[in-house]
Amino acid sequence: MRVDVVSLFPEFVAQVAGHGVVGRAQERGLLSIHGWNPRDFATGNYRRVDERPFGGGPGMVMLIDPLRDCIQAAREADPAPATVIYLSPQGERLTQAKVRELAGRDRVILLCGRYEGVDERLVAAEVDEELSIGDYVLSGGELAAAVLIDAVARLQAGALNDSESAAQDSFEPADDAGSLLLDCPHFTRPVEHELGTVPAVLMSGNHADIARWRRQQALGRTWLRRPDLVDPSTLSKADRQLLDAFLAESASDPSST
Ligand code: 9WO
Repeated sequence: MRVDVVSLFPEFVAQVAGHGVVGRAQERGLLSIHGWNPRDFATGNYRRVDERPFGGGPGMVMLIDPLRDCIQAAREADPAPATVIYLSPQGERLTQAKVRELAGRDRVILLCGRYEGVDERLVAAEVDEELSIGDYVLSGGELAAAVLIDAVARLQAGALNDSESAAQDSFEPADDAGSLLLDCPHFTRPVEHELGTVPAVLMSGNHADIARWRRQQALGRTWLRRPDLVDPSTLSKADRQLLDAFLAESASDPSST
């Protein structure tokens, strides 16, 4: 997968691209990230990339032409067609389902705004999708682009060292209906600690019991913390029973979650 990032601060994104799972995915040739700076496509002595907004008000708006030429250069750097994604709070919310869809594409161009944003005519002409990583305002789209790249990189086949870990993480499908679950709790040594004891089932060596307990915890925590993610009517009978048992137990011991 190829990701081109159009940004006045491409070093922001280079930071993400050089470390951890994303860096390793690049080293393994699973992903390539390329930065493009609209400033390099600005003309005139001052190489302006922004101007004051028509209608007045605070802040600056990014000019059409440097952005358009920059996006065009990014497109032409590879023959594969690219969709342009603008990261902004006005976008559709990024979900793990959307991340999975993006991870399957050959290439995307991520457009990062600064100041008050980009001229709306550039958005209308060049942007295919607008995505938001959450309902808050940042000082630019770069951190949102970095979040998207990280989420997409770890889904590239071979990016993670343990191929199981992607499937077991939070937000992987819960059932045939495709509903989503949060992660179960994790424990490591020591078994006995002044902060508590590791649940006995995890020490039992019974892999079926452990898998059932983990799924029950995932179902229960999702139901309690993110009821918007669980529709009990789409759960399998086995999941339903696990959740009912979890809720019966947590009613008698509210400290258990
Ligand atoms: C800046 C500003 C300054 C003065 C008055 C109003 C203002 N609004 C903004 C603003 O919204 N700037 C944005 C900064 C323009 C587009 C890029 N920026 C951005 C992207 N901030 N937050 C995001 C973002 C992207 C994806 N998901 C969540 C947030």
